[in-house]
Amino acid sequence: MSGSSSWTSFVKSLASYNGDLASLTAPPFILAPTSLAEYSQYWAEYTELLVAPTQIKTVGEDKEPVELQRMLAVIRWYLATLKSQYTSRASTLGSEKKPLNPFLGELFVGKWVDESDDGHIGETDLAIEQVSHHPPITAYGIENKKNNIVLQGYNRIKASMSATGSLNVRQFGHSILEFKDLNEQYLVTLPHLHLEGLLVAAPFIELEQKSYIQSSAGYYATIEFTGRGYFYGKKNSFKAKVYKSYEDSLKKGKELYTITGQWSGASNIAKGSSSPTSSDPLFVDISKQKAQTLQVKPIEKQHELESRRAWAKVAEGIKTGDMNVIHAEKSKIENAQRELRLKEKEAGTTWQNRWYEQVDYSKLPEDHDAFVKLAKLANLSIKNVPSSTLKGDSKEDGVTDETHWRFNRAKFDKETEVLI
Ligand code: HCR
Repeated sequence: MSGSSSWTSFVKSLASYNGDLASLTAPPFILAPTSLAEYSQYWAEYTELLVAPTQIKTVGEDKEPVELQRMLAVIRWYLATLKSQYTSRASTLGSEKKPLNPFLGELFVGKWVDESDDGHIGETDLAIEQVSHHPPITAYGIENKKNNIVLQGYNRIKASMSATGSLNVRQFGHSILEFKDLNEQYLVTLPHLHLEGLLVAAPFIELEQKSYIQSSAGYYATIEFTGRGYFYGKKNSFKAKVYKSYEDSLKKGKELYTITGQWSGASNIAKGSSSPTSSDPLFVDISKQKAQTLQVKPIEKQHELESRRAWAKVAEGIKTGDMNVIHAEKSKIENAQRELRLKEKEAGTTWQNRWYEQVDYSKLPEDHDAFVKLAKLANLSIKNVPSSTLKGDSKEDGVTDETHWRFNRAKFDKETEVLI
């Protein structure tokens, strides 16, 4: 650790942090050489698990309906995304780090090639765009043409320091997973989290509260997170309950399945409402699943808006711990952005988003897309409130905004400058 006084003043500055990374000046050892825009790739690193639900087409030996089997497969994939999203930096960089603050219009694209023996996975393409800078919002679209899967969503965070010295992070946004050939959609909400270990300069993430998964076939799952010791005696614990419908979740003993374990490791499954023990069937061991590396074009072939090209010199400074380079190169990007905004102001124009647009659901019929239908089935708020907020919750009070970011595939398909 380089200088405990710089760490102490950084931790103090977290007290006024609201979710906008621009307001945080962190010591170099805690910086990640990666833009926050890249983090949405974590939704699809486990391509095998992403496509697995689409391979389930027949009633199994246990006579479970295909839609229920697929819901379980979606939960397996979701657990894998959590391992990627929330443990990647700790496992590759030693602890959680402060990512680079994406600029408006920043892009991150790539593909996961099919590494299966029989070619059943196909290529999975990724298109991420920083659609807003104040507040920072990242939107993503992921497509697997072979299995006709589209996953899209967006993310924004709000943060605040707790009295106990941990950083609480509320996520806004959600994911929508579509299996187009099956005409099946899933709404996935995002968990809240907090960063612990700040006082000892070794931050790590704990997830908290609940995520929900609602399938268009009706099946509904709650995934409840706790830290070490509550359900399971281990870190990254969760308990998932699967129901035939949201309504069933309100009644006692209606669980079809209960799953407990670690979202970053092994979990077990049992029928009904009793928590499984380790002698019950293994649901999945995420630590034994293979995350695939995204293929990204070499920097010289990237567009100037692409993350790794834009941030190359800053990332180099972070890797070599050279604060002068970091500062100078970051300032160049920030100043260029300021100039661009000034020019837009003078010209009376605004930045045009590339592949994403805001959809105002208050002005649209309910069947416009899957989102409202699924949110309604799961009794979830469609307002612009923290993800996983239920309808009628006090967090909805005074909020009228029902706009959400959506992937415009047609625009992406017409893209000629930024190629995957
Ligand atoms: C909280 C966080 C920025 C936001 C990151 C999000 C929520 C972004 C969307 C991804 O889909 C999931 C995700 C994963 C990250 O775990 C989360 C980040 C963890 C740390 C970072 C803080 C802003 C960093 C603060 C500085 C620390 C090191 C004290």
